[in-house]
Amino acid sequence: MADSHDYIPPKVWSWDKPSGGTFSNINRPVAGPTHEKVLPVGRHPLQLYSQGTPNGVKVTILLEELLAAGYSGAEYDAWLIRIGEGEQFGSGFVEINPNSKIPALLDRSGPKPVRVFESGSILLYLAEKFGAFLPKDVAARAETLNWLFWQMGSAPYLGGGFGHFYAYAPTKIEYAIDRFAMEVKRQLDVLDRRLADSEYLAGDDYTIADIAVFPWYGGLVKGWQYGAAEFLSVQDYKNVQRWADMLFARPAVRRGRMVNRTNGELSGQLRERHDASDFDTATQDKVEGAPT
Ligand SMILES: N[C@@H](CCC(=O)N[C@@H](CS)C(=O)NCC(=O)O)C(=O)O
Repeated sequence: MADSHDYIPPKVWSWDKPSGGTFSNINRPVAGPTHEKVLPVGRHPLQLYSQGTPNGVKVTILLEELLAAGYSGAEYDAWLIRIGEGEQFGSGFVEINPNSKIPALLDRSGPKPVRVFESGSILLYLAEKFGAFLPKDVAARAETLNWLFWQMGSAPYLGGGFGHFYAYAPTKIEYAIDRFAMEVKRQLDVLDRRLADSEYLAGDDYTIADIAVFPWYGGLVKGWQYGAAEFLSVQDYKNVQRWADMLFARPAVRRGRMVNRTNGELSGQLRERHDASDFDTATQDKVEGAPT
């Protein structure tokens, strides 16, 4: 790879070398499946195919919140799709999400299965299906969607921009890290100013906007993302810290963060979830400790 100062782009780009860096083995410039793979189906109407990344966790937090609020129709099977191993390129997964990214949901409760992809679309679909975590009042609903779509548009600068160049790229490029650190700090300030005036993002109520933003920006200020807490001085965003602590205190948020998780403490990883009791019996510490 040429040094970034020497690189002159060719007339036509071609994919003739690995880019290097974390996750480069799964990156490619074409879409579509790489292999045949039928997805498993469990007994619940909602089938989730995901991994416990910030985008995946948004959906499991909402499902756990719906169940905690008494919506029993939100019972779900959560199947693990290991994106580092390219399982998002299996034919069954691509049928549900042609974009080959987790999370993807199949709702089998009606006469014809409904596929839902893009985490924001899944949150909205579930909130509308159950009539929960999305205010009915026109102004409050609009404010919820404002912050939901803000998250969907902003997080790629945090993940694909800052996170990539700060933590994953094979070389540290000052220009790129400066560019995206500045943008992420601006985004944190947007949230901090909003949360100075408002308990939750959309107002007085906890909504899908909070659920969408928390795994990314709550995770960032709590030091869970990219090891960048000190670099970004996250302690300065006091209102975001207050809000993140409030969400993290919710049992459903804690449960949602465990589902499809493949890193961290084994007792915090519930790699697949098929029943509420799995949180007590099927976390990875118990799976690995079980006599064979
Ligand atoms: N905008 C999408 C982004 C989903 C996304 O980027 N998912 C990542 C994990 S957080 C993924 O599946 N990456 C695998 C890949 O890029 O091949 C959403 O919000 O659902």
